[in-house]
Amino acid sequence: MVRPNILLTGTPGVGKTTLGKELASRSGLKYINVGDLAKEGQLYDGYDEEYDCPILDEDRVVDELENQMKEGGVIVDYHGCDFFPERWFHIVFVLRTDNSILYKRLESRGYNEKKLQDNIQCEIFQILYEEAMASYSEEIVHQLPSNNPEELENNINQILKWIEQWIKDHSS
Ligand code: DAT
Repeated sequence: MVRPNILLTGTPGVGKTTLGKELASRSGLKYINVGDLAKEGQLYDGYDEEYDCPILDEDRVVDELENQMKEGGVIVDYHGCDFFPERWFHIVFVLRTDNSILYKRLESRGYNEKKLQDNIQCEIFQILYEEAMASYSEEIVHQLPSNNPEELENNINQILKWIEQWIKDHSS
């Protein structure tokens, strides 16, 4: 059975991990958190002093994922999307959260003031939405509101329906 690959992207804190894990458990697709993958494999290329975090080695991440993506049935979660091959994904979801809600979520993660402000700006200027629209065919990029549990449940149900239909359309 062929199964689709799904990209979940958006500013840190919008709920990609929460949605991705729940979707995986309900659909049987595999969830991959690119941040965790990089950490486990030390797929880094230097250190960013300004942002106080390691720099992702994008080429090694792509190499690491290539075989699984070819097979299909993968949900990828990352706060960036311009370095993945366009051909990998059948649909791209950009999660969006209102500033005040996002601020509280990031604050409870213990982010310092600079990191908080940078991420809030990222959401205000819809950086990830623009990046997704520039990197993928616009018809496959969708924004999803991610402010509360009702929206989460609604997103899960919509995506489950989409997966089911995609599998039907691609089975011979
Ligand atoms: P991300 O993976 O995008 O960084 P996350 O899934 O870790 O985000 O979520 C950040 C926090 O927000 C976490 O405490 C769970 C909570 N959260 C996520 N989606 C939510 C939603 N739709 N409603 C309420 N809280 C949510």
